Amino acid sequence: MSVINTPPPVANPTDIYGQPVSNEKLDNYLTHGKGFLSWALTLDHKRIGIMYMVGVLATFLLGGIFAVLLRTELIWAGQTLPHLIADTWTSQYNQMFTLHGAVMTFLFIIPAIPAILGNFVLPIMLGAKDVAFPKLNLASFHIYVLGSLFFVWILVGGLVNAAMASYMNAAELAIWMDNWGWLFPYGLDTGWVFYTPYSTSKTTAAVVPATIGVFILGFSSILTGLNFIASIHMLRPKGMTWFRLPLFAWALYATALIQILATPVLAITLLLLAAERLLQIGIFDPALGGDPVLYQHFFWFYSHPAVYIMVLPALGVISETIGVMCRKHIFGYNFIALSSVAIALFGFLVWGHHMFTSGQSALANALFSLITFSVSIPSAVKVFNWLSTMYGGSIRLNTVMYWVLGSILVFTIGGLTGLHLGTLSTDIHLHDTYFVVAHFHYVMMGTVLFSLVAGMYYWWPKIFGVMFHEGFGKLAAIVTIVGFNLAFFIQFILGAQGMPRRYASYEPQYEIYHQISTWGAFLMGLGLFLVLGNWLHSIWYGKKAPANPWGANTLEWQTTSPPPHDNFKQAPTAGDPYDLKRWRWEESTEEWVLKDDAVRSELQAVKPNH
Ligand code: HEM
Ligand SMILES: [Cu+2]
Repeated sequence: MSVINTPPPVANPTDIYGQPVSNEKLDNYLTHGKGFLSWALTLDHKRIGIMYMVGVLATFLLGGIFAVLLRTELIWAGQTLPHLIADTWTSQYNQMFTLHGAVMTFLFIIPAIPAILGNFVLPIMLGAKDVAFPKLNLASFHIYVLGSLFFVWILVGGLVNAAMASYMNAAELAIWMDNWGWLFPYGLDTGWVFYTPYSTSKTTAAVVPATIGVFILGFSSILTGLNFIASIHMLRPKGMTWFRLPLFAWALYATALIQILATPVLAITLLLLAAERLLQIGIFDPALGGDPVLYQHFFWFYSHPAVYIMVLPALGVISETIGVMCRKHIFGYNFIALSSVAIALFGFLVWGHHMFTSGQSALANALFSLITFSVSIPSAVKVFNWLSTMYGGSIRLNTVMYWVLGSILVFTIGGLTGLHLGTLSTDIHLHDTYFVVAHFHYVMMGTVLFSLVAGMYYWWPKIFGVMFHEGFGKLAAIVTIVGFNLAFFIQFILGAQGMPRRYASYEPQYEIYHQISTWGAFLMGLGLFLVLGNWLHSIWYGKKAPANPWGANTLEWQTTSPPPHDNFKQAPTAGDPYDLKRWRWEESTEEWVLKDDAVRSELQAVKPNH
């Protein structure tokens, strides 16, 4: 990193005020300290964000490999992939979708935007030097790595078992398992939801390491949320009242409320599950007098709010970037800010919509259905505000905007199809079919992934100090977005026709739909590799980024790109974060500079206050 990102000496560098800066001042957080430990033990929120970037994107690759394997298995009815692990090829399929779901949910999508972009951007947006508790922040990262290693452990366990099974006969294998089986847990096949009683009384012992892993990951999430709440309360600069807080920060704040309030419920539920499995207490297992539906209640009490842990930061990225890319003040700031909080609160009241077919009472079903519809109101408020922001704006169709528009598109489709699932009569038919698979891929995967990528592109110049290739970026966006819709839209039809989820094979009439879906998935994989190529290319060959490449007015654009170790050489003051009129494009230097000389001298007079 440090070698690549040493900024090349610039002939006549200027800062955002158009003032000359010496090259010596261009020291940045990437060059500040070298060597492995300067990263692994750093307290700098920016470096922690980069480490999350590497870790979280690696888990995405892992989950993605499983996704491609799943879609390949489904391209034809009957067996497609060679049978390597597990007793039968169908149970091999069960293990693959379990690891796919668990890795994507707990290791990738939940941390994704807050851990990568939130960590990097939030403190700088607040004009602060770091988050409120930098050591806790580093601890969150190490806890994340530890939790993830449990899943790596299960994965390695599965491969070792497969290898042993192919070398040994049955008797030898049984002896080997007796001696070493505990060290190599394998065969996690419960689905990412770990439903009881299957998870507590049947299947393999891998359930325990998996739940411990998720338990540990939960702490990482809780501590990050805590840190963000404290940072937003305590570190806002002079002039940044609550209603001048950037919308991305509002979204992270609402997310953090859920992280803190809901995640402990998941942690305790999984602890009970592990206890039930190990000690047969009788909480969830009906054979022991327990209640499996209680597990579902506990699980969804966390996991419905958790979908908002995933999606609120994504909506925050859209709200943050869309006005900048349309050169217009964001429309309905207060509504967007408060709808994040409303979604976070309402999100706690609708978990029962995952259990319409579980035998819960008709009254509960009706109430959960009604409240589910009410959550769609604040979601729709956001979409209307984005559209109103675009209306009459001077829209720049650049790479960032391609991803933002892609994200709005898939969020709208995903949200609207949620209404079919929230309607009792239609959900009875659609429950546990590919319609649900399509719905949640649109909302969690499409919306969150596209916004993550949009945010990565938007802040890329700030993070690495380089610009990416626009044409290449747009091509990658088109390939991915088309691939995604090809892969998942067809699944709504497939599900409505009755294809159940979590099946390794199917009736021949579904084959054509599955084939289209698989080809879409391949296309999408290609698009994502193009994105990666685009990013890596920019690190080596990209033009040096100016401080404020988009002409945005939030504070992170008022420091150099990449920022110095302590973020600001000069403390910024905060005004309306979306007052884009303060900036003008300077033709001669090809940079956005502050318009008003008076503003400039006023800013320079302010002394650093932290
Ligand atoms: C307008 C908003 C939304 C509505 C009305 C809605 C409604 C629903 C309903 C009723 C179900 C249950 C379907 C069934 O099991 O038969 C469901 C499933 C699901 N939804 Fe949503 N949803 C919305 C937004 C979201 C968002 C934003 C996310 C994620 C970021 C999400 C993720 C999921 C997931 C993961 C499942 C399936 C879980 C599983 O069974 O494995 N939903 N949704
Ligand atoms: Cu839900």
